Amino acid sequence: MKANQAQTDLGTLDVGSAQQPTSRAGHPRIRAFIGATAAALFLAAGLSAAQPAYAQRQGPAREQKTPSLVYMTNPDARNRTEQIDSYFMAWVEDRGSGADLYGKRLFQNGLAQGGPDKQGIQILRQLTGPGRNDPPGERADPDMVYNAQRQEIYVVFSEFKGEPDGWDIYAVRVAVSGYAKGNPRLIAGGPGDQQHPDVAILNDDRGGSSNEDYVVVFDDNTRDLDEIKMVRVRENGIQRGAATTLFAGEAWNATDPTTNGQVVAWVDDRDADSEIWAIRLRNGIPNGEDYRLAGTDDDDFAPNFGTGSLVWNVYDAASGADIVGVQVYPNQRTRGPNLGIVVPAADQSWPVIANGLLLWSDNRDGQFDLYAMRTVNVRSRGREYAVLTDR
Ligand SMILES: [Ca+2]
Ligand SMILES: [Ca+2]
Ligand SMILES: [Ca+2]
Ligand SMILES: [Ca+2]
Repeated sequence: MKANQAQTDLGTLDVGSAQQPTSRAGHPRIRAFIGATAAALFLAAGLSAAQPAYAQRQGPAREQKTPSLVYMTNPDARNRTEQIDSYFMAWVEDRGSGADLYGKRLFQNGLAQGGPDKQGIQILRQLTGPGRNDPPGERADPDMVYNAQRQEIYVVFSEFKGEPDGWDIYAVRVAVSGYAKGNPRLIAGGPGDQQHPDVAILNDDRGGSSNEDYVVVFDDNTRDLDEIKMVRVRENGIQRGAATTLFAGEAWNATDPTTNGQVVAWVDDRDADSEIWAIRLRNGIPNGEDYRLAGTDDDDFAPNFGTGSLVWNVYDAASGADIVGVQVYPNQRTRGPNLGIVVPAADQSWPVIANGLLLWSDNRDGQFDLYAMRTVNVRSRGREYAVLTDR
């Protein structure tokens, strides 16, 4: 069942200019059926190769993909000027020298600072030093967490290293301004593809340490099937030991994980259509049996935890990628789905949610832009609006 309380009728897909919609590179089945469905839509709708919607603008429109979002506060603020109280969003975009990470702030009310036409900053400026590609390879799939005590953002991403290592996982500390503090550090590399990282502050229920460790999870295809791995990192960015396996299916893929620091969820292929499965953490290690956390009758993919919530993508032949979401209760189980965002014949891809603000990448204008919507308990509060568009 698919809720669609927030259904809109905006947008016509310009199939002629739409790029291959997305999906996680690690999920070939989804990629294949999206491509097939785009072709089917083209025929069914009888669309001609119309002029791109952005034909009048100066220069080509660029694609903003795989967004991530944090809400930043200053718990030690003594007055209004010391408060931060704003969102920072990061995404991937190719401005001519390969895919890289860009970022931009949003006000407390979720509107873009500088307006939706402001194009954002490059998070990693030209960096040199040992271990760096020269020039860096393509970067993909940023995820981040805000550390209020340090007033900094911890950003994880994957970077293509060429052969033989393929994709590796990196992390970098980022100031609230959005600029990296120093060089990225390699979190997990070597043979095979390490991709789709996700990060949270680890919520230990024992230990009593005032330090807040990060838990970084990602998928790894070194052993042919995708499996979920994890790394624990001190808040100064130094990792505690090498990556360990969090979950490996017996004969199926476990891909594209997300974590809230208490549980790790992923796209699980054990059934006929993919579902979101999860396993709890205790003292930073997997605890108990894996269990089905959420899912629909369709393929479910691109999950992301927010505070008390989980959002993800489903795919429909008529409406493309759509967003669903559910509340996640303290026992790390869900009820729902109760949020749906459906725009016919356009993709609402890679949803993320932080402090009630839902953010995603949307190709209703024939190429991907970033859109947001306010929510309360994963229910829509008003229409969606653009936070970054270059159409
Ligand atoms: Ca690798
Ligand atoms: Ca499913
Ligand atoms: Ca859609
Ligand atoms: Ca765009």
